[in-house]
Amino acid sequence: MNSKTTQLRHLLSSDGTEFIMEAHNGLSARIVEETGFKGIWASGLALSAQHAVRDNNELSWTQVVDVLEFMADATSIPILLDGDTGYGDFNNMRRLVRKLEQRGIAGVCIEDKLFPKTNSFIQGERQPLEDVETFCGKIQAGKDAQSDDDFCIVARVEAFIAGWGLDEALRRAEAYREAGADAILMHSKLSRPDEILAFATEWADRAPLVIVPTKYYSTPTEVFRQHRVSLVIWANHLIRSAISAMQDTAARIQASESLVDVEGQIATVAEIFRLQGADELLEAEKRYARSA
Ligand code: SPV
Ligand code: MG
Repeated sequence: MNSKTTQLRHLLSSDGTEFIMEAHNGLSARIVEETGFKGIWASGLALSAQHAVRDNNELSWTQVVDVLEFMADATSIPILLDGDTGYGDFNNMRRLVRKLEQRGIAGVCIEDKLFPKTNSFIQGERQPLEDVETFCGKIQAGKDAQSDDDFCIVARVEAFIAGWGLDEALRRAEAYREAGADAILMHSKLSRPDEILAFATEWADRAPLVIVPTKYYSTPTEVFRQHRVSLVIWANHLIRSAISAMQDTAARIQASESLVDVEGQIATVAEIFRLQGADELLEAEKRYARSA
C-alpha cells in the first residue's frame, strides 16, 4: 500500500472527483476509514467543537497535533489537517509541517486569514485577509520544510468569504499556485454554488481544486464532476451527527429515568470493543502474556 502522503497526492491529482470525510478523534477517524472513504478531513471546527471550545484557535496547535496522532494511529488512509492559518507566521508553518510529518499526517490546508482565525461562517465579511505576499511566503516555507515530496500543502482562498469577487479569488489562487501550493481550496458561504463554479471555469484545472460544499449542499455531485473538482470535503457531518445522537440519547434517558428506550438504538458495548480492536489484544495476550 502507498504511503499516506502518496495516497493524498493521488486523491488530489487523480482524473476524477474524490471525497474525504471529517473526523475529530481516533474513533471517528476509524469509522471514516471503515465506511470506505479514501481520506480524512481533520476539521478545525470539529476538533475544537469536540473539546467545547470555539473555532478561534482556542485549541493550541500542539493540542491539535496530539489529537491527530490518535487519528493517524487509528487509520491507514491519509489525513488532511485543516491547519487554519498555520498557527502563526512562516516560521510557525515550517515547524507545523515538520511535526505533522513526524505524526504521520499527509497534508495540511492553510487559509489566507489572520491568526487567531474565526470560522468562515461567522461574520465572514468582517474577517481581514492575509497579505498575498506574506501568505505566499508561508506556503513556500512549508514546502521547503517538508522532507517527504508527497506531503501536500493546500492553499485555501477566503476571498469570497470576505466579500471579494472572482478577480481577487483568481489573483490569490494563482499567486498561491506559483508559490508552490499543491492544490487550491476555494471556499464559499453561499447556498448556491455560483461562486465556486465561476471560479472552477476560469481556473480551468491549473492546479487541483478542493471545495467544501457545506452551505451549497443541495448541488448535485455531478455538477462538481463536470467542473473538474478534484476533491470534495464533507467537512463537519460526523461531529454534527454525534451531537444530534448524544442530545437525543441524553434527553431520553433523563426523561424516562431508564435505559429501556435507548438500549436497542445505540451502539452496543461489543461494538465499542470492536472499534477499539479488543480482539487483537486478546490474540496478543496468547502470544506474549506469559504467566510465571
Ligand atoms: C472546518 O471544517 O473547520 C473548515 C471548513 O474550515 S468551514 O467550517 O466551512 O470553514
Ligand atoms: Mg476550519
